[in-house]
Amino acid sequence: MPSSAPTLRRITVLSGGVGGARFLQGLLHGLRTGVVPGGSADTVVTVVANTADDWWIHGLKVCPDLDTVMYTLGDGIDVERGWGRRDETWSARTELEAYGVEPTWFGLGDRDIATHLVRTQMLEAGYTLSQVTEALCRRWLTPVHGETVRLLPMTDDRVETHVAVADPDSASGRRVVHFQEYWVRLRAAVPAETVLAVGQDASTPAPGVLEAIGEADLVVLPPSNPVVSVGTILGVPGVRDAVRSTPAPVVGLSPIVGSSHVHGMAAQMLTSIGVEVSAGAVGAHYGARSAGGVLDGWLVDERDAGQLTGLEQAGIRAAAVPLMMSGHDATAAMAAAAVSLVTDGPA
Ligand code: FO1
Repeated sequence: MPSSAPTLRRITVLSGGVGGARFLQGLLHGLRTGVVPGGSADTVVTVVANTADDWWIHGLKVCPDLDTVMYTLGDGIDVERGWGRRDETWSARTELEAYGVEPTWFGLGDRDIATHLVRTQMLEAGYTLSQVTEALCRRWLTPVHGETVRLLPMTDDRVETHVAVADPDSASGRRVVHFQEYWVRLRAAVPAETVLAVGQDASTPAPGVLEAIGEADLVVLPPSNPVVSVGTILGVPGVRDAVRSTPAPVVGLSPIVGSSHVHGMAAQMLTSIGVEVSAGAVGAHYGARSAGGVLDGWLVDERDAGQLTGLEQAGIRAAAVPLMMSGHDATAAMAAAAVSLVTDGPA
């Protein structure tokens, strides 16, 4: 049957780290294999990545979500961890521990440190984070993807997510920690009373971000954390409006299956902002574009098919499909379902 799907020349994805990167792998696989309606191997995928997880540590600027996307799409990722390099060694970390240099709970691998050294040197030489990212991607993405994958930070300005947690030992009864301490040292095991993207209000979209959204044939919110990943990208002044006003359809995939996240800490983050931990509630949180939100379509897992009616009533076209990214084919099928949902592509 001839495809009725419009040609997808440009797709823009607002991505966090592990979940977004895995989705991107499947999307690219689906484009190459013709599974994504209207897409092809020539479709240009622009990734706008969250940078609020970024952290200055041991004098180095670490950009977890940028690096996870870059290493994953460049086939350098440690698949088991979902972050950092494959075939990694940890000698520098061991030496830092021997010196008692904190934080010892955050592991920088020897290969990974080279990325942070290059980035830090370039930033100190006056290059922007966008320019640094472009330089690093010449090694990691260009050889594999040519010009069909672009990785942009959401902003070149410093934005960092900080989390207020209860602390009985402090006078105020709470203390504020960087997101990395909340996630890596505290394992998100304590309630996040407040989550704040420090510096976000003063930030501006990185070069190319607004154009990538406004000129796309499709904008995708992958199954990344809706609060501290996609939420922080949408929170950069100008980005939410760009998504609301783009002529492209905007479709999202739920990071919540059943009553919790598939990985990470989306459940804790949603609870901290008072959003129910369910696929339907996250879709409603993003909101229908026709009602002041950002979504035209929202994919939920088959187990959450009972929430479709509520989503449709909220003005969001919704469908229930398998949302477990168990491999490139499964994820490619998710990407194809997302496209079909909002482009009236072939059923
Ligand atoms: N996650 C951990 O659970 N433990 C770590 O020691 C750790 C180190 C690390 C170093 C570089 C990097 O890019 C990511 C790292 N992560 C670590 C993962 C990171 O916390 C998460 O990928 C994101 O911040 C959340 O998406």
